[in-house]
Formats: sequence, structure tokens, C-alpha cells
Amino acid sequence: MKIRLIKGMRLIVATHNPGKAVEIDALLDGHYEVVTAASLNLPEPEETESTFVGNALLKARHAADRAGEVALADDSGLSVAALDGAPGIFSARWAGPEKDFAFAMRRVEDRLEEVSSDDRRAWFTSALAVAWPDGPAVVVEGRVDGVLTFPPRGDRGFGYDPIFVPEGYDQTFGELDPALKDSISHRARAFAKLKAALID
Ligand code: ITT
Repeated sequence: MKIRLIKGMRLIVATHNPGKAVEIDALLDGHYEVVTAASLNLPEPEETESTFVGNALLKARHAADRAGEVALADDSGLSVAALDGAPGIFSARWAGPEKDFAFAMRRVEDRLEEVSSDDRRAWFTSALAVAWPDGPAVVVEGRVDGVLTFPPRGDRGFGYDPIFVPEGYDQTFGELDPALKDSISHRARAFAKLKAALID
């Protein structure tokens, strides 16, 4: 049996991050009845896995089994070459309990100074997982490469967007049109794979 996402069906988007929810909504393009895990008061699971793929599956499975409906989750983050891929899966945690990304971006800048590296290469990764309640799950991963810039620029997007300049552009994800980000981002690339796997 081939598993599929059928247009018009209800889909739990298992995120408590409003910036992500907006982007996932745009990528789904109105084809599904989207309900967020936050709006259903589903608890946030502890992200105990050691990879984006593992944590995306964990979040999708957690929401699908609790809601009894198909759930889509994203696990994502910023990896910095000179920091051996940090913050990576710890990207949200670097912002602390207050989710202060000005602080998190300063932390990246401070760590780069500590290692005295001029290497500004970085990439975002997004793992997208879809899980059926008590059933199968599918997971894919997308990546976008770029360079870091300091100080942060632009107030569009969310998280680390103001310090990330994607390859081929001069502006940060915080400055670029959100529609452009949605066409080239790690999340968009993961979504294209998900579409190929699950959507007719
Ligand atoms: P959920 O688990 O509820 O979805 P979260 O924010 O905790 O929300 P993650 O554990 O996947 O999600 O953490 C990913 C972090 O990586 C996120 O908080 C952002 O700071 C950062 N991040 C991911 N995608 C990003 C993007 O497109 N632009 C900027 N920062 C991004």
C-alpha cells in the first residue's frame, strides 16, 4: 500500500514555533486543513535524539499518537563550519528559556571569535517528518548553504535569519522577501522531497 497525503485532509503541524508554522503553512499552500499542535494544547516532547531526522520523527510520532491524526513535524537548525557544526540540533537551546535569538546570535559571534576563525560558512538543515497515528512515518532532509554576517540584519523571518546570507545573495534571510526564502530554504528543499514522496 502506498501512503499518501490527500489534499483537503486535516494535518497536525507539530510545532510550537510560530515562525516555522507560518513557513510550513506557506509551503502547504492551502491544500490541507492545518491545525497546530500548540492550538490543540499538545505538550512539547523532549527532543532526546541526536540528529535532525531523529528529532523530527520523534515530534511527528508524539503528536500523531496523541491527536490520533496525521502529523507533520520539522526539526531544524543552523550549523557553523568553524564550530564543527554547532549549534546544529541545539539551535533552539542556544537561545535559552526566553528564546532570545539576539542572545543566540551573539553567542555564535562570540564562539567564532574564541576559535579565531575567518571561516564564515554555515548552513541550515530541516528534517520534515510525517507520521500516521500508530502507523508508518516518512522523513526527509533539506539544506541551504551560505555565510554568516555580523551584526544581524533585517527583521523578517525568525531565529538566526538575520545573520545568514544564502549562497548567491547579498541580503540575509532576515532581509529577503519571505516568498524568496520559501523558494530556496532548507525547509523548501525538504518539502520538495516530501511532496515527491507523499503528494500526488
Ligand atoms: P518546535 O520544536 O516546536 O518545532 P523549535 O523552535 O524548538 O520549535 P527546533 O527544535 O527544530 O524547533 O529548533 C530549531 C531552531 O533552529 C529554531 O528555534 C530556530 O532558531 C533555528 N531555525 C530553524 N530554521 C530556521 C530558519 O528557517 N531561520 C532561522 N532560524 C531557524
